[in-house]
Formats: sequence, C-alpha cells, structure tokens
Amino acid sequence: MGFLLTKMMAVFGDREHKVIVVGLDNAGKTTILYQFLTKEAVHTSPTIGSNVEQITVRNTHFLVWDIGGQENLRASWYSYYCNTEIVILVVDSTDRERLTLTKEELHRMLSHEDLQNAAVLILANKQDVKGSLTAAEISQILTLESITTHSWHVQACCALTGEGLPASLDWMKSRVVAN
Ligand SMILES: Nc1nc2c(ncn2[C@@H]2O[C@H](COP(=O)(O)OP(=O)(O)OP(=O)(O)O)[C@@H](O)[C@H]2O)c(=O)[nH]1
Ligand SMILES: [Mg+2]
Repeated sequence: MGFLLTKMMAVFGDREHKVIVVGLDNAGKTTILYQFLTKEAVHTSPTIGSNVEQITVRNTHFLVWDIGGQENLRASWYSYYCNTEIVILVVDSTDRERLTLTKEELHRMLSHEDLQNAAVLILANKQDVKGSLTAAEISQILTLESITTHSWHVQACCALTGEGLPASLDWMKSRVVAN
C-alpha cells in the first residue's frame, strides 16, 4: 500500500520538499518542528544529530530536518544541504550577544554551492519574552537586505504558542509552488 501510494505521488508530481532547520543551540528549532507537527509545545533536550518529520500543508509535503545547533555540530550542517529547497534559520530573539555569530553562520551557509537554489526563512523566535528583538531589528543585524542571491523572508514567532508559524508554513508553500 505504501509502495503504491509512493508510486501514485510520483506520477502526480506530489513530491516531498526538503527543508532544513538550522540555528544556534537553544534557538527553539526542535520546539518549532514539533509545534508544526502537533500544534503543541513539547519538552525538548539539546539535539545531538537531527530529527526528521514529514509535515503536510494543504497537500504539499515537506520533509523537515531539525539539526542540532551546538558549536561542535555546526561543522556538519553542510552534510544536510544537498537538495534542500528551504532553509529555516531559527533565531533566539533574546540572545543579543550571539546574533553576530548567527549572521556569520547564515552568510557562510548561503555561500555553499548546495544551497544555491534554496529559499531562506528567518524565524525571529521567542517573541513572548519581554525585551526580545523585533523581526525588523533582527533583519537589520543579520543584514538581510544585502542578500540578493536567495529568496528570503523574516517572520516573528513564538514556538511555545505557535504564533507566527502558520504564516511561515504558508510562505514555505508559496515558495515551492512558485518553483
Ligand atoms: N520563551 C520561549 N522559550 C522557547 C521558545 N521556543 C523554544 N523555547 C525554549 O528554548 C529552549 C530550547 O529549545 P529547543 O527547541 O530545544 O532548541 P534547539 O534550537 O532545538 O536547540 P539545539 O537542539 O541544542 O540546537 C527550550 O527550553 C524551549 O522550551 C519560545 O518561543 N519562547
Ligand atoms: Mg534541538
């Protein structure tokens, strides 16, 4: 049955779109992945390696890889890049000290040839925390306006309540439909 379904999906062009979720440790990547999937805030622990889940948005299927963001794991992010259509960069909007590091990681990532055709969604997470930076402030610090090589979008969100995440999925869907 599964085989038949896979064959039918291939015939009708209803393929899976690969998405990777990156960002520094503690940004909220795993919380976002499971909020996408279950519409609930789950308890997480730091990701060693990755989690992968299929998420469907009105008949569009995404295979979403949530990759651990600890320093020693960042060097292997590139091994997930091949065939990625959308990169979700999760930012902890309260972590002002490490935004420069996030900016460096973002620009390094975008220069990788395997991500040449990928679109980038920047999620300004933890908007529920008082004093967090706004999406516009994060956009400025990450110098998003200077990115002309990739399609990008910035979205404020809160992974605990799910606020901002439906709009993010809509943008992801619009990107893959456009291509
Ligand atoms: N206040 C608040 N806390 C959040 C939010 N999103 C995630 N957190 C918390 O931030 C912590 C880290 O969340 P994770 O989702 O595990 O972070 P991660 O980016 O997957 O971290 P690594 O796996 O180490 O790379 C957890 O305690 C979450 O509950 C949010 O929107 N608001
Ligand atoms: Mg994680």
